[in-house]
Amino acid sequence: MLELYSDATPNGLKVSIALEEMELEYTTHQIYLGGMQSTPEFTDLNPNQKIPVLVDGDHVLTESGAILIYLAKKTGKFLPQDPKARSKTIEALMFQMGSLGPMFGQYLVFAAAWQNKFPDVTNRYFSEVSRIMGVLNTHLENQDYLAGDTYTIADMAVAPWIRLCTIHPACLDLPLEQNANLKAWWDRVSVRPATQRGFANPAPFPPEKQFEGFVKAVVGLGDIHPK
Ligand SMILES: N[C@@H](CCC(=O)N[C@@H](CS)C(=O)NCC(=O)O)C(=O)O
Repeated sequence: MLELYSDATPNGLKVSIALEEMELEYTTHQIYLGGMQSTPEFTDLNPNQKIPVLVDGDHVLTESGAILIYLAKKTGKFLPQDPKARSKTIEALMFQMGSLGPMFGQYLVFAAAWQNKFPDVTNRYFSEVSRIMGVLNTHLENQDYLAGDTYTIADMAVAPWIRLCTIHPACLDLPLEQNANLKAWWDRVSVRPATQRGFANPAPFPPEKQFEGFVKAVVGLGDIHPK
């Protein structure tokens, strides 16, 4: 049985989506990011003290992109065999891991956790996330999915971030509607039943608790990260 250590954040949910889409059996251990990530038990699993972590027997794996590739190879699903199609999938996955995720994450830190205390910084990340969404939009000009004609782990990695543009108060102004190809892609992927099950696992903590955990984790206002 696979064990997933996670929370209802984009990096966590992308793994739940993969596990659901690949029809794998797994158990979820929800990690409260207001402190559980720094316990000795969790640090043993991930010295970087971040979710998600996947445990498959004696194999402990961190980094959501690596986990998606591992699961795709384990099941033979959602990662094309053809070298060119495979490398385009990994290219799109790396774009999420290296560009969309970090920039979006920092946007959330300054827009939500810091409550726009530093507007110039918030604007810098808003502009960068908007620009990246434009890149994804161009990418989807002549293809239905991020790596071509089929749904892959690259789509699973991007979906929970774009979902924020539809549900998170700080993200509703990001340009999803203005990027028609990206919006059409979102409409295509977000109705997939297995992807929807992934979005729901784990359910977020009550909003105040989820926000408190986020603030403690990213801003250092709490007692998690030494100043
Ligand atoms: N590159 C890592 C990033 C993981 C990550 O940033 N996880 C966040 C939640 S989305 C976390 O655990 N934050 C807790 C903290 O920073 O203390 C991955 O993709 O797995």
